[in-house]
Amino acid sequence: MGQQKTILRALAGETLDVPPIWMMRQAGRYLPEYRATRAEAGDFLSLCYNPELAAEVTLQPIRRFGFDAAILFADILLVPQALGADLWFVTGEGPRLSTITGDADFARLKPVSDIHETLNPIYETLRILSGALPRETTLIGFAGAPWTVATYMIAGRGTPDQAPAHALMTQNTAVFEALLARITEATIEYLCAQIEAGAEVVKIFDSWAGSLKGAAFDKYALAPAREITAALKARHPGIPVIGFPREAGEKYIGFHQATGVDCVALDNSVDPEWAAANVQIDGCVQGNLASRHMVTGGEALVSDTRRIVKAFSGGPHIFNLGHGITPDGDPDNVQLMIDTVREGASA
Ligand code: 1CP
Repeated sequence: MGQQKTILRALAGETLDVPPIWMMRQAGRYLPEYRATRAEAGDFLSLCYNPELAAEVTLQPIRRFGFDAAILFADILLVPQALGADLWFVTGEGPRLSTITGDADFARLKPVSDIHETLNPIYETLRILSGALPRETTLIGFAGAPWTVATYMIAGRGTPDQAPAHALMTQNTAVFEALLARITEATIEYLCAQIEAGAEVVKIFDSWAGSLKGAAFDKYALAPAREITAALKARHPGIPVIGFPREAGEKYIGFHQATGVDCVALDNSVDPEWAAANVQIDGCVQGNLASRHMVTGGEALVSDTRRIVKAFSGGPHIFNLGHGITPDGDPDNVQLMIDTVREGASA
């Protein structure tokens, strides 16, 4: 019997009349029901590590909107924490971590074999979701890409230009590369455990890939994505992988072949017609509506949504935003986007 889940069909290379849809950060602060569950959990990290409540917030946007995929509720920064970094969130500001500035900090990290001790609740969330999702909904697991995760571990916080990570790359290349290798190995083990717990697809978020240029992109964005994808496919053949080298620009070209991913997620800095001609020719793409439309709505949302659906209609496509929905997004605009995509087939 053929595959019924639309996301898995698109990832297998099928061109569908109506693209399946999900949305980055679909479980999040723009939803009142998320804010209520988060308050019940206490804080963001307590929510991530509470399998019942994390499963509940994962399901909320599925119940409200009927998205074609659910994405595990967790965060890319749980891997640094599992490797022994201190992690906390400052309300209204974002994450804070202990920093890695040299050999001594690196030497204090835990071995990869220790990560499951911290990450077990995440696998439990996936097991709960596997049994709770509607039959047609695909369950997506994820992790941060090594470069993006390293930028937070080195700087101890989010940075606009990833300067501390670029500095360590230059000043102490050995420790920088050892850190990337440790994260790569941890990510492989983490994603394999997610698959064993029920994830049907995994996505690798390289949110800061755009700050790697030329040979650095090949070495620190392409190569780790290729290594992770190859290891996953060796251990779990048939599990599709989505790569998201955000703001990669021209480097989106050839990303499917260079890494072996089944789908390339596109941010909204690239035109969909350009991406159809240069990226989708190699396989499935995901994206690329600007998240600001979830705040502003109206005719601009409808026309950009239609433009994206049309541009990618000749090949496999999963509709999504170019980045996560922001807390000021309006659920009514999310519904308008979904209605436009699903009616788009007849428009
Ligand atoms: O206050 C809150 O409720 C916390 C906001 C929040 C949420 C909802 C954070 C803090 N993380 C998350 C969940 C999350 N993060 C998911 C869940 C699945 C989903 O619904 O999409 C995923 C996939 C992520 C991934 C993530 N975390 C990325 C990669 C994607 C991206 O947005 O670029 C990154 C960079 C992070 C780090 C992070 N976690 C949270 C924040 C505010 C940040 C960004 C920090 C910064 O750079 O300043």
